[in-house]
Amino acid sequence: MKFIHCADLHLDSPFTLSSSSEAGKRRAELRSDFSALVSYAKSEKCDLFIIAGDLFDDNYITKDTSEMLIKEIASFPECRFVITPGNHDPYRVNSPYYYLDFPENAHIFKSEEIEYIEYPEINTRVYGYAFTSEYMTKSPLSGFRAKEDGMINILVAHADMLSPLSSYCPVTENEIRSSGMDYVALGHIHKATEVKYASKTAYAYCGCIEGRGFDETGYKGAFAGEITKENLDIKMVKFSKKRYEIAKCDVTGAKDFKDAERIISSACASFGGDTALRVVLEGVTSDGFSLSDDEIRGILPKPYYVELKDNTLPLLNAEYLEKDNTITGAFYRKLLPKIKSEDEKERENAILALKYGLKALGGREID
Ligand SMILES: [Mn+2]
Repeated sequence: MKFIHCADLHLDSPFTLSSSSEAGKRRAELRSDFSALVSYAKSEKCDLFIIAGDLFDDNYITKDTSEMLIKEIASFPECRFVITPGNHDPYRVNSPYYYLDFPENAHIFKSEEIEYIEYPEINTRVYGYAFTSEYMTKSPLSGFRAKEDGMINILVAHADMLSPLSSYCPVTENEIRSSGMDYVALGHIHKATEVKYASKTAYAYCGCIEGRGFDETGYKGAFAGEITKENLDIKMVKFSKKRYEIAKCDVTGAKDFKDAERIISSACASFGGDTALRVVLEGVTSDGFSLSDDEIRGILPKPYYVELKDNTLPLLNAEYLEKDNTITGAFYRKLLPKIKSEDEKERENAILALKYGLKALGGREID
């Protein structure tokens, strides 16, 4: 039995990091990701198309999106689309699942209790449940066991395996182990995992289909492959049009623009027009060292979006500053505990304060 496992498409996501015209383009790309998934499923002659929750980002979806979705599902009647509503798109009155007229080959789970649909022609039973509100604190898998009759048992689950105290359907590895499923197709965590096993039950998060910010880096996609009662053979297929990446460039010891250019271009060489790039400068520099945003942009390949973060520490003369008894030394010693803070935000702020302070005290221009 051949299948696709996708999740967390978040169709019509607002893409708040982008400008409004860019955000519109990104939403169109998300729609076309879904079309590309369906085309791929057709070319692979998939029997089953699993959507493990958060297909929509919200209660509200545009007409373009609903038309695209219905049209794509209807265009592949040989395939069974099984959808489980997640925390962003719970099944409830006035949700798209409630008011849209889905084609007959789509099955949507509607209850917080586990239910199933049987497809004897492909020897497969698909279990699932639905978020019916934003939160779900109880695991529907607790004490649950699948039927044992030779059919392939798949569970489609929007669930949080990272914390047993999660408000987003906490599911534990033990519950999966004793579920008797052949495969648990997970959604909710946006970073894909490899296929893991709890006893004989395979389970995996496929991740989201497009990153939407620097906390979701890398290319994204869906799992595709084949399952039998004895064996699972799936691979990650890339579908994202864009990716977010963070390039950390340690410019310690860079004395001038040429030095920095060498370091930055090698760290960023692989990022082209499909990448939203955050360049983070790190390391220890002498306090006279500076690189303007424009200079850095000039070095980079052409990502479609770039932002810069300068976390360098102007401290090559730290030893001297520690003993310095002028106001500069006093300023440095005052900031030192915060520069060494465990809290990343506090550290960043302190480094920024130090940079501005040293510039101001040295009578240099502050940009
Ligand atoms: Mn979710």
